[in-house]
Amino acid sequence: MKALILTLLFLFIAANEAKVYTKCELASILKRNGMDGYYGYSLGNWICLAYYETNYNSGLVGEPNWDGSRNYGIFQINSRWWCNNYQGHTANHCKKSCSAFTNDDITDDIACAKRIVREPQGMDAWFAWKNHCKGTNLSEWTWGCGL
Ligand SMILES: [Ca+2]
Repeated sequence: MKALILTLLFLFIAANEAKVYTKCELASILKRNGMDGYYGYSLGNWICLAYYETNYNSGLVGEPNWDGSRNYGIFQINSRWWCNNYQGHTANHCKKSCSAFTNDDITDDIACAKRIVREPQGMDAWFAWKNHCKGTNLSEWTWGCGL
């Protein structure tokens, strides 16, 4: 009985936990949510970004930045501008708690990433994208996914 309760408790906790996606799994979710071509960025841009930011891990919380803010989830969304982590000032433009960006439901992460990319700097907002993905051949990032 005790083991059963522990198992159920574990399943309950696990249900809302982070998830490490495969490349194609993530590509299919992003495509379904309208990311392919959003503001001119092909799907490969987002897969490349997620790979270099988090290795497709939706639960990743970054080390504190120079200003004390942190970055959350698969797109490493920043607490100074986009979400509230209740640790200092935030503009919270996505009107979300940062913890919403560390679970296995990335639809709200996607909505916020779309909000971010609509700013004039576009995907330059992400250093990992700028340093590793920008201007490269991005077709390989969706190769073999059957999308
Ligand atoms: Ca989420």
